Amino acid sequence: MASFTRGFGGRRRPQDDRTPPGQTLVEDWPVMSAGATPQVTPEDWTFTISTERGQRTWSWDEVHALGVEDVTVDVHCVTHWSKLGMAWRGVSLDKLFAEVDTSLGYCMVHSSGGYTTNVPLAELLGGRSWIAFEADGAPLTPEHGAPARLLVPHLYFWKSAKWVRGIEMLAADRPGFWEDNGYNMHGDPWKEERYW
Ligand SMILES: Nc1nc2c(c(=O)[nH]1)N[C@H]1C(S)=C(S)[C@@H](COP(=O)(O)O)O[C@H]1N2
Ligand SMILES: [Mo]
Repeated sequence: MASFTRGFGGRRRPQDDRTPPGQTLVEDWPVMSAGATPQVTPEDWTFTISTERGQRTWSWDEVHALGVEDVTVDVHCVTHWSKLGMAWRGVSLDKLFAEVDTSLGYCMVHSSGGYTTNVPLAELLGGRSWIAFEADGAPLTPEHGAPARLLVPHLYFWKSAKWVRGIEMLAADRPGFWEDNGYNMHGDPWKEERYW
């Protein structure tokens, strides 16, 4: 019978079944921001989904009232770091889209400060994305997206828009900020969909 011993410090080795190809594990949490950190308070914050039929806007309290969940997921940044087992708290996008009527299939996610990123709607549904408010037991800090960010852990972390403010529904896929600058339209870390 085979047996094995974990390496020094019990760290997982890269290339185990939770670490996508080309990624290295980190214990700290790097800050990756393309511009200045917007200052947004929960009182100022709203979330809007715009569709072919108009707009729906929720306040901070209204989003929370949809039902807050705790999820533990791994995140993978295209710059080759992965952080495993992060504990997040947020509201599933399924809850918001249950209140929205649209036949459009593509999302442009918008943040305070002008950052955008594109994700097909189907990939935000099915318990795969959240509006997150807390990470690892504490409210998000400003540099990590306070008061709320998108969390789409099955795609590279640039899709997890910090300071998220809304989703614009589109009939056809269109590149967001990083996608316009050479990053992949889809961004599956397991397929290494890093760049165009
Ligand atoms: N609004 C906004 N969201 C953003 C970014 C950004 O620059 N602005 N950077 C993205 C990138 S490239 C990554 S890797 C993650 C980094 O999140 P973190 O700083 O909390 O680690 O946020 C993503 N979301
Ligand atoms: Mo990133």
